[in-house]
Amino acid sequence: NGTITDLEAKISEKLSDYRYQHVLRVRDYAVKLAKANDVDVDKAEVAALVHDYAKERSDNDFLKVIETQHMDPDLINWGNYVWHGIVGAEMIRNELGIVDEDILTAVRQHTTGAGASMNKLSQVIFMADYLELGRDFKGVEEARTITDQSLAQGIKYQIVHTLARLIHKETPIYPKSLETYNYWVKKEK
Ligand code: DGI
Ligand code: FE
Ligand code: FE
Ligand code: FE
Repeated sequence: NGTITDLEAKISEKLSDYRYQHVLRVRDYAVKLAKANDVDVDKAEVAALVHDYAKERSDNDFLKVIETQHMDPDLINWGNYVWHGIVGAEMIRNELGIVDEDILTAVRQHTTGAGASMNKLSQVIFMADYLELGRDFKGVEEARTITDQSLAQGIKYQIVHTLARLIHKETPIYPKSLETYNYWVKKEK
């Protein structure tokens, strides 16, 4: 497929080999989860390929886009981990010409997740990023098994464990991460 090949070339140009290999593994895992959960496989493939497109951009690049696109001024108080998804989605639209809002929203939500607004495509990308075969954190096998049984239980597992780790490290929590936690913990008892 020429379109996908062109997209792969544009993405690999912006990323280190290390991160590009992660992106290709997220693509494989996202396609698998999309098939298992009745999600549009073509959208899942494109969203996975672009999800970290902006990850290696400078802070100044992000701050410029926040200003010129009149994005929420509170964004300047956060950092790369928030910007590469939310601000990255604007770069993906501007530079790659991807305008599908489902794909852009999946990118925006891939780091923190979201509450009720998280559709199945976003859920697949959020989990594929966490579970791709290069990941080797403690519990990854359990998380993969749970997600094979239920995407929603997988999301709950991820947000509980990620927040626990961030709090243990005494690092700031982006409010959207807390919203994700509350929504999925209440939903999936
Ligand atoms: O871009 P990736 O490394 O593939 O993965 P990601 O975009 O899901 O996460 C990037 C990092 O952001 C990861 O180390 C976890 C971290 N993170 C997620 N939510 C929060 C967070 N870090 C802080 N400080 N606060 C959050 O709410
Ligand atoms: Fe990311
Ligand atoms: Fe993620
Ligand atoms: Fe990623």
